[in-house]
Amino acid sequence: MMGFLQLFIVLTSYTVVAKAVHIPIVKDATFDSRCSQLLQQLANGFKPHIQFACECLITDLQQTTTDLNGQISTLQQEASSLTAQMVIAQQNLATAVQQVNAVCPDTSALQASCSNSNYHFEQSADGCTAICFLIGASSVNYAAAEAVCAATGGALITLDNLKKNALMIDTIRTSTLKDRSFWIGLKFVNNNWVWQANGNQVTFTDWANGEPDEPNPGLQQNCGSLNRVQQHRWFDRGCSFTTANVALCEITM
Ligand SMILES: [Ca+2]
Repeated sequence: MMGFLQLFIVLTSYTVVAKAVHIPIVKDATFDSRCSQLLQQLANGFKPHIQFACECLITDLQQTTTDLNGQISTLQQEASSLTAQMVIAQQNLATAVQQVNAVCPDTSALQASCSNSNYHFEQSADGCTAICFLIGASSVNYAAAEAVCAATGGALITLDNLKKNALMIDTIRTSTLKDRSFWIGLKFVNNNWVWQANGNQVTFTDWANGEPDEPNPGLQQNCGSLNRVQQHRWFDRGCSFTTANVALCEITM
């Protein structure tokens, strides 16, 4: 009888302790290894073993806490390292973007502007060169072509570099435009060929073979064009000529 009474008292005590502590007992391998003695000692007596059970759990929790703290410390170090690497990567990215922009201008603003007009947007394969252009509806002289462009918010096109010139001429050659001839924003002024949109004298040129054969005081071929006969390389032509050329206008940013 005394044995049953003792068992009842001890079991009641153990239940009270377990409920008071509210420790979840996970019966995994570690628990079994550390606390295997507990089960054996519970078979032999109770009060000392309840204390041992608590010590066992506390030891487990302490070890787990130590392990977690170690992992937290490691993760914090890794996070710190990654943050430093991210800062460096962001700096490198910013530098790279600046370098790319330096050689490859952003054409998105021009494209956005072009979508709100009757102009056409054309971009080179590498995305670095773009034009927003409009083809006049009818053959006119140079002054009338300038007026066509001005009326639509643009100007006769400036082809002052190799890439832009190539993009425009390739666009013409690979479309129905190849059968047309065009006025461009190039004019012979004070013995110099000058881009009308910015007043700059030509540096890059793409004259067709034998051109400019004039200007000369007699014929006054003082206006630049892209002539279909010369595969749209540059051609100087009399500014009053009205029977072939249409305006080639552009909008720039
Ligand atoms: Ca000529």
